[in-house]
Amino acid sequence: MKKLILAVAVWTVSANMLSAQTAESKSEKDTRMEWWREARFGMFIHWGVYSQWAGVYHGHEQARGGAEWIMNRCKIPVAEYQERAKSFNPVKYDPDAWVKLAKEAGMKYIVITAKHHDGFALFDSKASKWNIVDATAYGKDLLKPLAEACRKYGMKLGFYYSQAQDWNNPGGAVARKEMREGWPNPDSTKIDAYTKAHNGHWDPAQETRSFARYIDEVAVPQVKELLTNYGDIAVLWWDTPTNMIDDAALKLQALLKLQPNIITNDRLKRPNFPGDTKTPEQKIPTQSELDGKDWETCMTMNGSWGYKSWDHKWKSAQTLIRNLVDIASKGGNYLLNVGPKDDGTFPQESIDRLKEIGEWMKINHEAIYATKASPVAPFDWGRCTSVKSKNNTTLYFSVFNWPSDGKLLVPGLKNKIVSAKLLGGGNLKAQLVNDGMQLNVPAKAIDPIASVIKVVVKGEVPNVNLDSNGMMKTGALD
Ligand code: FHN
Repeated sequence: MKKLILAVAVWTVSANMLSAQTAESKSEKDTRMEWWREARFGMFIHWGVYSQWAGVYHGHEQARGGAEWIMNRCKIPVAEYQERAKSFNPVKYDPDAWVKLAKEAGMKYIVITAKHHDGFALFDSKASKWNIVDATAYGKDLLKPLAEACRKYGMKLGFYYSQAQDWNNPGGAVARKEMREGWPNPDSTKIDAYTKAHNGHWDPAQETRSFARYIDEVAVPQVKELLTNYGDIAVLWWDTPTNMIDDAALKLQALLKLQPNIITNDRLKRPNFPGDTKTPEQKIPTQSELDGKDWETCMTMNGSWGYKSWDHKWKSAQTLIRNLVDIASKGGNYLLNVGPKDDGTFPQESIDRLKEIGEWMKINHEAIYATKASPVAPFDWGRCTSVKSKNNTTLYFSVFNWPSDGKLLVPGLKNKIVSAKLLGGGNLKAQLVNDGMQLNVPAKAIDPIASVIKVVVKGEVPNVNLDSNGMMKTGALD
């Protein structure tokens, strides 16, 4: 009898999931994914009351992890964390300026942390008082004006929602971390024993309700609010499916009907809720890892998602631009992060890099937007993206290492050459040679970061990179 009930339950779950997923045909999915696949470049925003702490707890620099994890890493009591939030007042918050910075950098969509693991809602929520309106001096919804600014500037908007982990709304899940990853707390041993015995929780106030009730009374109503009160939402970015169960995942997935065109990632619940996109984190898949699925690398500009005042390990604009090119050459998207400060401004280091990327994109954006992965074998002097048209194929070669001898070889390319030119520069001589196509280039690169050569060739270019039956390892679970 027990086996029968179990069989029926499993059958019901998979049937519901199946119906939800199979209803959509491949061409319908292609239509729904089209803007996202053409966009290639988006802004991730990790913002919340954790930006007040900025990676420091009572003078101690948080020992490990992103600053958005300070409450967990430093085992900050719920009462203390919420007391400090009362003074959160980002008076310099200017969503128009944020959206314009993203747009000028060439980004096509923004994904902001509507609620991160600390459970703090950046929006006016009736499901919990732990939100920007009821729990802070600022007292106004932060997402409403951002949604308006995105509509104004034609920017797609997405919400990140920590569906399982919630360290302030009772019943939320917690990924257990040891005290040593926070600060040298004299009570470390006692605290580690407590978190071990309490499923990672460090404060009794976190456990006055079951996870199932947290899902029904906080997560489900809040996701409903996010998908109802802010107009078109293009992306829902789930994260860290800690202790997630099918029942909870089904209830959350069912809400997606409120936004039929929404795109979701693969972090609702693993492995049986794959969503639309894979999410490698802080890394770019190798060619051999690609498995034909849509994917998006999310990455920080320094070492933290949330604002960390003492983390100055900023990646250079060159690294960020070459990452974008590398990712596009493998058919993926780049979700590049900004961690705003608690006054509502972006760190100057982030602004500088966004502007420099924007300068490059002004000249070279056609090598990124609406392109496909490289059909030619990898080569060591740069990357390639492609656009098929009726009779020809356009190949964009982004040169990272400019040749001292003025010659670049594209191995194995045999198609008849129609034209070759430098973006932002003049025409180039190109000819087919024994083992491929040779490009003759001027002595100096137009852009030392990446100079793009646009080559149009006759017909289709055979894709030599297709047989990779890779297993793309996706997103950290932390
Ligand atoms: O724990 C989070 C982390 O804080 C951050 O939000 C990243 C972004 O992808 N995701 C989780 C770690 O995988």
